[in-house]
Amino acid sequence: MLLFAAVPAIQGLPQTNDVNEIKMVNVQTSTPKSPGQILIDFDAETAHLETGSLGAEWDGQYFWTSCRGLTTPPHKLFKWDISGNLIATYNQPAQASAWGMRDLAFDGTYLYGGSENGFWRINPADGTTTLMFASIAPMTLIRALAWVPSEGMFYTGSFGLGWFKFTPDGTTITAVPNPGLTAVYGMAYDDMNDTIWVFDQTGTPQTTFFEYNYHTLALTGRSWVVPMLTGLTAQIAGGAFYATDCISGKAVLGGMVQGTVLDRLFVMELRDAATNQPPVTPGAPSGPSSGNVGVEYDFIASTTDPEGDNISYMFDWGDGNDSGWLGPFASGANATGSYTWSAIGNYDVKVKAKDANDAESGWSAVHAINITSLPTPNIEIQAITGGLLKVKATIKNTGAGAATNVSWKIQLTGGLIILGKESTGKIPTINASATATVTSKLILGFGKTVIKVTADTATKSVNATVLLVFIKV
Ligand SMILES: [Ca+2]
Ligand SMILES: [Ca+2]
Repeated sequence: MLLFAAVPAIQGLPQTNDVNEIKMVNVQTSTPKSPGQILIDFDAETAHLETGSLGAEWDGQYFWTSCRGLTTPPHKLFKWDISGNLIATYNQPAQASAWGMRDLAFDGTYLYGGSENGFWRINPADGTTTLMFASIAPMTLIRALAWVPSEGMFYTGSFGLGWFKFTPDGTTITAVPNPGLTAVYGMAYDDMNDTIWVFDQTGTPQTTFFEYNYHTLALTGRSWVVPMLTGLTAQIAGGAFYATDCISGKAVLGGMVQGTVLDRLFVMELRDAATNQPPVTPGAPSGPSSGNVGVEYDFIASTTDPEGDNISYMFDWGDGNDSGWLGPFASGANATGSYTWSAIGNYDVKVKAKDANDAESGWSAVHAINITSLPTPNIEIQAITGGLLKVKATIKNTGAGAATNVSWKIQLTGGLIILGKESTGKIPTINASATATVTSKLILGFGKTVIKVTADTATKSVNATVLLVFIKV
């Protein structure tokens, strides 16, 4: 039952609606659009005879409403089937609040509701409640309530007061600017638009949904007025919910209205529900099955999306690291991920995909790669030969891995060396088991000398005699 929201409680009579304590002013300038079709509309009062129904929620199977227990304290929780039959009645925890829990929310497992005195979790299996936190400051009242899974936080507002968002255990409570709404009662999270619908007691009738973008902290400009429900002459907004699993193929907004002469629960069509499917789980990535530490390897993954959406891929490298999301790529196209392992080991590489709507596939089967240490080169200096004007040295890589950028030096020490005392150079690559020959600059001089050849860390010295233009080793 309803006394108009703008009318304060009449002295001597119980207040039968949870009125706006803040002066209600309609400041909305956006024009409400045509109301959606009402798909469910039932009497949520006669079955229990309590006045003052407040919150509403859908748990995937049943409707739940919170209600003041004026006739039979304490305050109540009611569970209803899809046809509006009252299935069960549960007591809320006793508390000082005159109204008890206001709006409700559902996180996919539990229902939640709050008041001036705390915030509770409700088990939908048996209606038992668990106090999540009692001290709600700086909030004064948890009235409207929506669970926003992307942030892991509840949003709440109360008529014209500032909004808040908070974690389920209340350890973080953060102020959120009220975007200018004055009569907020319910909130519901829309997982298709990633927005919050705010059920507000402004408009005619006083049941207007305003869509709020919690990323930009602004109203989107979209709003809906819930038309007068069956048999009512007036109605004001109570709690609100959103569901895509209540009416087949439809995304709906629902809620409680406090009406004259009855409180009613409604479900209103919002739009067709999305039918987006995630990409097909990709097959195991293709790529090498063995490799070496410190060498980059490429892996290829591919899958398709049922709607042909673009696809991003994430490779798990099996060592605790992943590639992050790569792409997007066209559905069916190959995606390449590259990785360099830094330790010896056996690693399971797997990949998953997500479409442009963030719908994720499962992880693929794994592709195993065995990473071993890199084969190392071993540089040895072999023959050092003399002759006319020059010294030559043979450098051999006797290791299992290629040697790169091999620096070499030929130095003559002792005697009178006029030209070619030192020659240096760099060999780009000496493959495993291969040899390279280096040659000094022109050498002129006299006398006994020592030829020292250095390559990498290898050195070798030989005694020689220089006879002007001839070097005799
Ligand atoms: Ca809600
Ligand atoms: Ca898709």
